[in-house]
Amino acid sequence: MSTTWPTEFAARYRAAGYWRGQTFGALLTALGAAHAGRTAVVGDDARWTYAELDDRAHRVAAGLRDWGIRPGDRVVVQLPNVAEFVAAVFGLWRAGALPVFALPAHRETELRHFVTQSGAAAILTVGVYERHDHAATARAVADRVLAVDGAEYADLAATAPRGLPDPDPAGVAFLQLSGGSTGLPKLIPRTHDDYLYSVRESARICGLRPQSVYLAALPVAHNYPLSSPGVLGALHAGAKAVLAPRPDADTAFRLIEAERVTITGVVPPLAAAWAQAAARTRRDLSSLETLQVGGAKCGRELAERIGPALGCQLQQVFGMAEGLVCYTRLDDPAALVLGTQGRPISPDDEIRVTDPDDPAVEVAPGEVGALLTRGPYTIRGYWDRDAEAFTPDGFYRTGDLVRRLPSGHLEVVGRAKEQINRGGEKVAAAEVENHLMAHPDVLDAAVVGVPDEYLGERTCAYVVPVAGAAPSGADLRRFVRRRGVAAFTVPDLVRVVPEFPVTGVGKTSKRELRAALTAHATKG
Ligand code: J2J
Repeated sequence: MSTTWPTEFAARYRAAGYWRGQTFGALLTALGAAHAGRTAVVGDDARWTYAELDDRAHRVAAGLRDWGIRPGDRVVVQLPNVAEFVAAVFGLWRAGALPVFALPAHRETELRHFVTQSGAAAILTVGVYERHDHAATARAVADRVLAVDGAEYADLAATAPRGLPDPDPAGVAFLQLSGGSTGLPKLIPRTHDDYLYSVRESARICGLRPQSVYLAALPVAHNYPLSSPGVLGALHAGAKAVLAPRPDADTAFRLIEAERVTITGVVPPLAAAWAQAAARTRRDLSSLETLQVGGAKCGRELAERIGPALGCQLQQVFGMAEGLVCYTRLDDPAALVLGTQGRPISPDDEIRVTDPDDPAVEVAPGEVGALLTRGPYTIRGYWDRDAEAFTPDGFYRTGDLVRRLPSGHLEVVGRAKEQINRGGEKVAAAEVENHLMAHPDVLDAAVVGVPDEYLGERTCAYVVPVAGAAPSGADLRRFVRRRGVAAFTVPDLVRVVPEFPVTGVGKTSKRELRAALTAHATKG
C-alpha cells in the first residue's frame, strides 16, 4: 500500500481548507444537481448533460458491483478519448474501486505490469480502436475484461441506480502512472482529497467558469488533460468538456469551431503543428482564449509564436503525475509567460532547489539545481514503493533541473533523471535497454536522448552485439515492438557499434555511460 502523509501534515492541509473530505462521486452528485441541464461531456459518440452523466455513472457503479467489483478493487482502465471514459471512471469511483490509468498506446507488456503491480481485478477497455484490438490484448493479460463498446457493458450501464456507500475521501482514489526512469512506469496513489484540491485550484487558476469549453486533445487518462485543469477541472467548474479522438490540427480545429472551445492543453510539438496549421485554416478559432503548453519544455521561440498564430493567450504548464503542477498565471507579465514554466498551484507547495550531487544543500537563489517538492497534493511514496525517489523528510525528487525566480516561477532547464522526454511522452532509458538486452544478439545497450527538431528529443539506442553477431537496427526495433510495448518505447534510432564510442566509461555505471553517450550523440 501507499505511503501517506504524516498526521500533522494531513491536519494542516485540512485546516487550510485544501482537503475537504469530498469524494469524486459526491462531487458529481453535487454537479448533477447544480448544472443538471447543461452539457457536461461531448465525445464523437455521445453528448451528455450533467444530469445524464450523473445518472449514467450511478448505473455503471451499480452494474460494476453486480459484475463483482468490490470496494478497494483496482481496475485497469485503458480507454481512448470517448465520452464513456468519464462515465466509467466516475462509475468506478462510486463503486469504491480504484481506476489504474493506462494509456491507449500501452500494449501487453505494460498492461501485464499494471495488472500485476496493482493486483487489478479487471481491465476496462474498448474493442478495436484505431486499428488495434484492445479487448484482445486485455484478454491476454487478465481474466476479467469489459469493453465499453460491447454488449456486456451496455447491459451493465443499464442497471438500475442504487445508493452505494461513499468511499473514504482520504483514501486512494486511483493510480496514475509515473513517467518512469528506472523501468516500467510506477504507480502513483492519489487520494480524493489531494487530487480534488489540485483540480479545484487548477480550474480557478485557469479561469474556468460554466461558460468555458475545455478540449481534451491529448489522451485523457494522462494527468495533464485529466486534471490540469483538464476534463475534471472543466466539470468542477460546470463547464463543457469535449473529447477529441485525435490531437491533430484538423480534428482539433473542427471541434474548436463546432463546440466554441475556450481552452485546451497540448505538448510543444503539437503547439508548433497547430501554430503552423492555423495560418491556412478556414476554421473559426476565435472562441479560443487560452492554449496551454506543457509536458515538455516550450522554448522561447515557440512560446512567442503561439499568441499571434492562434489568436489566444499562452499558458505554460509544468506538472507531474506525482503531484506538483505549476502554471503561468493569466495576468502574469509577458516575460514570465514566455520565459518560465509557471509557479506552483499552492502556497503550501514546498520547493527546494538543491545541488544535484547533494540534496541537503540548496543552491543560491536564481542558480540551477535539482527540484525537490512536498505539498498538499504531491505523493509521499509510490504504490509499488521506490524509496529512492523521496528524501527522508518526504520531498519528491522530481529529477528536473530548474531555476527559481524571485516571483516563485520556475524555469525548467534540464533533467537529471534517466528519462527521455519524447515531446511529452516519457521513456525510461532502462526500460528500453531491458527490452534490447533480451535479444540474444545483444551484449549491451545504452539508451539516450538526441535532439530532435519536432519532438525536442528522441530515443537513440547504442547496441553492442555479442561476438560474431550482426543484428540490424531494423531487426532490433522490430524485436522491441514485438515484445508488446507502446510505440513510443521502440527506440527511434539504433546504432549498432562494436563498442561504446566513448572511452573511459565502458566499465563504470550505466548512468555515467549514458551521460557520456548523450554528449557524444548530441555532438553528432
Ligand atoms: C519541461 N518539462 C516538463 C514543462 C512536464 C500537467 C502538465 C504536464 C504533466 C506531465 C502533468 C514540463 N517543461 N512545461 O502531469 O498535470 C516533464 C518534467 C516532469 C515530467 C512529468 C500535468 N511539464 N515536464 O508531463 O508525469 O520532467 O506529467 O517531471 O507525464 O514531465 O511527466 P508526467
